[in-house]
Parts: sequence; C-alpha cells; structure tokens
Amino acid sequence: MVNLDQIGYRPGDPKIAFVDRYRGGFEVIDASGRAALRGRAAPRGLDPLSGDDLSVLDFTPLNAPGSYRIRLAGGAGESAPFVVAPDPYRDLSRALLKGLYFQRCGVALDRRHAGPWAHGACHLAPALRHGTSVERIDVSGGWHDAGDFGRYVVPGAVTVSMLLLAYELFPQVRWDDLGIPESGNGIPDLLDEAKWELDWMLKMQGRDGGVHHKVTTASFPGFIMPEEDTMGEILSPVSPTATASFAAVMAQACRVYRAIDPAYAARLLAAARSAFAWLEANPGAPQFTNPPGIATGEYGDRSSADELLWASVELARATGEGAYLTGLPEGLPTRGRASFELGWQETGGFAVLAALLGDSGPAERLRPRLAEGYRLYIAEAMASAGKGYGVAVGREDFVWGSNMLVMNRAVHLIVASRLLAESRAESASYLDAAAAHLHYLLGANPLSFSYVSGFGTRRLAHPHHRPSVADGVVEPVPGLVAGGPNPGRQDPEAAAAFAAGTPPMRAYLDSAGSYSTNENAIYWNAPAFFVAAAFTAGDSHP
Ligand code: G3I
Ligand code: 9MR
Ligand code: ZN
Repeated sequence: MVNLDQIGYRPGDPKIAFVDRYRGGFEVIDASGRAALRGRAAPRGLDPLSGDDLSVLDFTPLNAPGSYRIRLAGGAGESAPFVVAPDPYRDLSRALLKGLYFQRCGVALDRRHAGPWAHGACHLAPALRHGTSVERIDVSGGWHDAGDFGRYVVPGAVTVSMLLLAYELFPQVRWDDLGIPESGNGIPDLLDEAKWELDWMLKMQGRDGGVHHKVTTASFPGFIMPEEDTMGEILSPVSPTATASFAAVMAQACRVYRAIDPAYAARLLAAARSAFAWLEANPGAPQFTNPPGIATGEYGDRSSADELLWASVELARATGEGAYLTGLPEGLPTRGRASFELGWQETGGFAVLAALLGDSGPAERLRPRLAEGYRLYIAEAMASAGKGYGVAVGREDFVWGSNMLVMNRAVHLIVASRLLAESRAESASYLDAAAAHLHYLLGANPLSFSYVSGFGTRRLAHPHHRPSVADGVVEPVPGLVAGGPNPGRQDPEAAAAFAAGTPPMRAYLDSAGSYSTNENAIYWNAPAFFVAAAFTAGDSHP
C-alpha cells in the first residue's frame, strides 16, 4: 500500500507518501496515464507506532494542478487517487462544520439541509431532575455528543471554544451558505452552529449559577434513530468541571458576540459571571461521578483546576477585571504537555491560547511565563513531527479518541506559526508540520484510511453513530471524525480483533460495534475543522 492524503495537496506544499518494506522506485501517474514525476523510496527506518519499516516517497516537486496516483515499480502497489489543487480542503472544512449540524438535538433535520440523512425531532420532552420524581426541566437542544444522544456540558464547551477560535483566526471560513437552516441570515454559519450549543448550555445552568453536568437517558439506547429514543431523559447534578468550562466558553463567546449581537453577548457574560460566582462559593464541590441509576458517559475528572484557570483567563479577558485572576495558583502550570491539552478532560491549552492570543487584557501579565512554556512545548512537538508518519504524538497518545490528540497537536502548530514564528521560514515549518497531521487523518497512515466519513477512497464507512446505523442509508452521515486507533481494547470487538502488543496506529476497526475506536464525537470534529480551516483558501491565507 502507498499511504497518502486521499484528498490531496496544494502546489508548493511538501508532499510525502509512506510505504512499508519497500525500497524501489515510484512514478506519479497523471490522469492521462503518463508519468508526471519519478523518484525513489528513501528509508526512514522502523516506526514503533505503526510497526512499519518505513520509507517515504517525496513528490514535493509535483505542483501542476491535476489528478494523480502513485505507482510503485514492479507492480508493488498503487496509491488511492489524489489531487494537486489550490484549495483542496474547502469541501472538507465545510463538511466538518456541517457534521455538527447533523448532531443537532431537539429539532427535525429536514431534507433540504440534511438530504437523505433527514430525520424527525428528538428529545423534546422535559428532563426529569435526578433525585426527584416529578420535577421536569426543559433542557432541549444542543448537539448529540457523539454516536449516542446524550448532551454533556464539558465536551460541549471545548467544542464551541474550538469553533470560536477558528472563527477568530480564519476569516476565510465565515461562510453563510453552508446549507444549515440559518444560512443566508447574514451571520456566519460557524457562529449560528456555535449558538445552537450555547443556547442549550444556557438552559443547563441553575438559578444559583451551577451548571448541570449532562442530560441523558439512564443508559445508552440501542441502534435506533434519535426520535425513536423515548425512554425519557434525566438531568444529572451540577458539577465543578461543567460549571467552570461553561464559565470559560460563555466569556469567550461574549467577546465574539459583542460585535454581532450585544444583547446576546450581555446574556452570555451574565451567565459566565454567575457560574464563576458559584465556583467561588463552592470551592470544595465534589467531582462528578455518575449518580445512582445513570450509566451513560461520565466525563469525570480528577481536578477542575485547569477548567478554573481557563474560566479565570476568559473572564478577565471579557471583563477587563484583573480580580478574576487573583485566585490563580501561584505556579501557573506551564511545563509539560498536560498544560497545553485541548481535550474534554485537560483544558489547560484553552487557557493558554486565551492568554496568548489577541488582546488578553489583564491576562497579559501571564504572557511571559506562558510564552516561554509554549515555546518549549512547540519545540518538542516539532522534534517529534519529523519522525515516522510525521505526527507529533507518542505511544501514550493512543487512547480513546487518539485522532483528537493528533488534531490538537496540529492546532498548536498552526497557532505557533502566528504566535512564535520570527521568520517566514519558521512559520512555514510549523504549518508544514501541521499539514502532515491533516494528511495522517486523511490517509497518510499505516492503514491507508481516511477517518472522515464522505472523504477519501478508503474511508470511514461504519461509525458507531446510531443515526448512521439506523437510517437505512448506505453512506454514513458525512463529515464525521472517527475516534481512531486505540490499543486499549475497550470494547468487545476491539478486544477480539487486536492482540496485546498491536502497534498503536493499527489498533482500529471500521466497525459500528467498536465504540472505543470508531465512534464519532463533536469534540473530534472541532479540532479537525480548525485544522482543515487553517488550510482553506480565502482572503487571509495562513
Ligand atoms: O488518561 C488515561 C491515561 O492516563 C492512561 O494511561 C490511559 C490507559 O488506558 O487511559 C487514559 O484514559 C482514557 C481516557 O479516555 C483518555 O481521555 C481512558 O482509558 C478511556 O477509557 C477514556 O475514554 C473516554 C470514553 O468516553 C470512556 O469513558 C473517552 O476519552 C471519551 O471520549 C469517551 O466519550 C464518550 C462518552 O463517554 C459518551 N458519548 C460518546 C463519547 C465518545 O466515545
Ligand atoms: O454507544 C455507547 C457509546 O456512545 C459510548 O461511547 C460507549 C462507552 O461509554 O458505550 C456505548 O454503549 C455500549 C455500552 O457501553 C455497553 N453495551 C453496548 C453499548 C453499545 O452498543
Ligand atoms: Zn436528540
């Protein structure tokens, strides 16, 4: 197999394909069957993450737009087709954003916007407040988290935050013609989609400012359509991580919405302030664990210090009030990768970006220390990106949702190209490294597999996504990102399929039963969207 990005490459970008145990020559064949370029495999050595004895095929000089495939000498193999084009990731960016529209809850997805994946309205009945038998609360709306129908505040917050970061950094993706119900309303669809979740999050806040952790059924339903899921939902208790990440993203959103809808921005800020006040009033609040009778995703955490840091920085930035920073621990964590994570559990990276990007107001004083730590983090990522399949991840990153960790690394490299680079060459080196992560997601990996539904030749076909299984449509909902390789053998199919010791990048199954490798999730779409957006053309190109 010849492993490469099955969408393609832009002229001028580095272009590298990967092969296992091959040392010979290769040809890049154009649409008319002629060899447009010839080269030889260059050995890269044994790659522990894939188990591959890797060689790279460098076809960087191929810059003429067109459609191609790579052929190895002596019939040893051929790649999927790919293009060289000035703006190859545009449709991908749009689909990754629209992937969130397909997750909308509490509303019907109509044919005009959802095509064959249209379905009826779901989860409109008020949820029962946990621990009571009669108190019902309307918390309809938001996005289904993943392949299940639960709505969880913690992952919702990081997803919206990533969308808002993309909105701020990439004006080229402020489309208003994505084909969602709000398209054409004069507001970028990116913000309309973010608002769908923000409006739901507002409903999840109690009168005292505390924010409920999640709303789900008691257990996961079978493979049914969302509108068939009528067992009734339960509103789980308030949690400190939900309240803190809520405060952070509401404050961030307030900044963005000020220019667009000042009344809405004021509402968001009031919500952020009252969530923060709840955190101050409840310093010892216990971490969330599933309450009795609830068996859906826990999204638990050891500590909410990172969420609190994030909320402090965003609130200081939104209000200009330095007081929001006074409670911060003396030694801000700025060393080690955990400080920069952009996941649902470790959110320190969102705090770092909030402090480093743009006018961060009183958070400006955190910058020198953060920037120093950031520089070290990026240097480490760059060193690791030069190896194997070109992604800055290690064995420890191959957990449930490894594709998110790959995409998050690329997010940081893209930010570094703007924030740290002191020359054009340095900036280009960060962007090239980031692009390699996108190529990995789209097929430049040992399985020669595109983890995005609807994109690539060998691509995600059977996600653990209830609607895609139950809707009777052959193709899954497009624009979904699979969690990806996870050698943890955390579902029965994965446990049966991988022997212990399977190289981490190969521990993946395109099967709807394998929720630990093949579910989709909103917070896996968001960083993939961010990265694809960075490489989408427009007025302001990265
Ligand atoms: O962080 C530890 C690491 O220290 C340890 O060495 C490693 C070894 O297994 O595990 C790491 O933790 C893993 C954690 O994800 C990392 O974020 C856990 O094993 C793993 O079980 C956990 O998986 C989470 C999964 O839910 C199960 O709780 C995923 O992150 C999370 O994305 C996923 O989320 C689910 C929701 O619960 C329900 N909705 C669908 C959604 C997506 O699958
Ligand atoms: O479908 C569920 C998926 O959304 C979750 O991420 C996953 C882990 O919490 O659990 C899935 O549900 C499975 C359950 O945990 C065990 N029985 C089989 C369910 C999948 O059909
Ligand atoms: Zn629903």
